[in-house]
Amino acid sequence: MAYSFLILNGPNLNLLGTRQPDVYGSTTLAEIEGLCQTHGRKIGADVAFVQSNHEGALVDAIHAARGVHDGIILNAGAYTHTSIALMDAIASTEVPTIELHLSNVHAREEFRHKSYIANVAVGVICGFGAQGYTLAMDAMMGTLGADG
Ligand code: CA2
Repeated sequence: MAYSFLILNGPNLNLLGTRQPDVYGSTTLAEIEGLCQTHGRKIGADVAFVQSNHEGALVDAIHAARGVHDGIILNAGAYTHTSIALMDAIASTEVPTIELHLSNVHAREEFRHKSYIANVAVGVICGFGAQGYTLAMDAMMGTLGADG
């Protein structure tokens, strides 16, 4: 039976591929979803791919993941650095969550070094661009004990 992953994307990530390609690459979010769906078929994971610019909608999506998805891969965008609400939602939902970023946040401005999500995440992947999404899917399979 396939695993089920929620890949959740936060504010402004709908703009990927259209601006700041030097920082975030030229791959659009729709193309990243395509990569994830293809990779999911390869490794045995169904993928629900969601983006919202609204903190409360992200909280709702995390709550709704309980009992539905086996793992959450979360690029919370700038909410990573500010949102106790997202941290609490992850802690309460008890679904293993991997924090993900396209850019290497530790090589950027100081305010991006702080993550509330990391306190409750299984692990963090950052700096690998769009490839980070499929790396996170493989890492989630390992976390779930399903990587052979
Ligand atoms: O590197 C990442 O994936 C980030 O989560 C992206 C966030 C940023 O606030 C985090 O510190 C790191 C920003 C997403 C903005 O995405 C844009 C994409 C294209 C053009 C403008 C913004």
